[in-house]
Amino acid sequence: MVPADKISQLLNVPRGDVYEEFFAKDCQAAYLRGRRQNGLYVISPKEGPLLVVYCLFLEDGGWTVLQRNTGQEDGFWFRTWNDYKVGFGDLESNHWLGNENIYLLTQQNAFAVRFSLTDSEGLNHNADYYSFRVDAESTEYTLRLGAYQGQISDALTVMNETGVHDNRKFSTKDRDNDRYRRNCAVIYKGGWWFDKCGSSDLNSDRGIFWQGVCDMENPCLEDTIMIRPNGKNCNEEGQCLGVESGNVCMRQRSYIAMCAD
Ligand SMILES: [Ca+2]
Repeated sequence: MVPADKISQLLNVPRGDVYEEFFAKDCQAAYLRGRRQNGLYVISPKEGPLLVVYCLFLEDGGWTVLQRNTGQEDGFWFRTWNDYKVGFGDLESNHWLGNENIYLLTQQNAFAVRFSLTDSEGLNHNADYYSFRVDAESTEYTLRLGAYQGQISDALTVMNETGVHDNRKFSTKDRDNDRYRRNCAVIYKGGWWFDKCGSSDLNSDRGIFWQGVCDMENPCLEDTIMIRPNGKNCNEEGQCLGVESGNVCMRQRSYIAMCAD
């Protein structure tokens, strides 16, 4: 996913005798080390190999980007199980980081997720969930979400006549794990945690769909999916619990607290 001409753009790879730092395990860890420049970083998740990701640094911390869709490329999202497993696209533009990478990343800490949507009029909306995890391939990369925090509709954990995305397996055109009689990944032309088929699909060649914000007729202009640790491992005094003991917790607006690393 990182072409040769992009390698020189990696922001935290030492060059020459430049100070060599240990790779952070995600973008929030890079943020807490003082990083503020958005772009490509090498991170070192606790499990799995080194990984290049796009880090987005906002006022509320360092977000590791899992997906970006600018709604431009016809045929881009209509891919196989293996494509969605290993990831595809350009990390600085349209891409899917890969289900296996997302699984390995979300094993290492308790993460919150943000689905950031730009509607057809150019207005931005965030749908945040307090926790987010994708389980191993043996579960078909099942989606596990926590409590919803956002102003727009909750399109992932609310059940309606089209089912619910939370706790569903991932489906692609060549692997139908949904609960509809046909293959939702073929209907929507892209891989997602479909049910019957559901209230959202941000990986669709038919347009970015989030019920209550945008749909196939009136798709969102773009979206970004990103994660950061949710502070579940911090106590009220701002100290980290369990294996994170010894690290410093950081109070964050709109989140209870946040473990430093
Ligand atoms: Ca089906």
